Amino acid sequence: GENPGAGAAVITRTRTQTKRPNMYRVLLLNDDYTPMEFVISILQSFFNKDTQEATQIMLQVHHNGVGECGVYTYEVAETKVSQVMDHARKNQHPLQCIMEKK
Ligand code: TYC
Repeated sequence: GENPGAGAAVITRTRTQTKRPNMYRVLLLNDDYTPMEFVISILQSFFNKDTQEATQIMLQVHHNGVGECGVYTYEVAETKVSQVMDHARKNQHPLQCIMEKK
């Protein structure tokens, strides 16, 4: 009988770290109740923004409904979202933080 695998060569290529990870945007959503100062403090504490950049991002969210806090790998983005949501919930603010694939 015929053996379809017989004589077939298998070539395995080895590449040196060319695959980039998927990246995720972390976004803040606007609401009518969360104080502006609280949002600024979140951007400073969890996203390492200075006062000026944090204020700009907060105002962008306030006016446009959504704004970008940063771009991270999946695990880091997930951790940021959890930290922000926990902090907002503890302080009884309705602030929403989400992630989306870039
Ligand atoms: N809109 C809020 C206010 O007027 C401020 C705010 C900004 C809330 C950004 C959430 O992600 C947010 N107090």
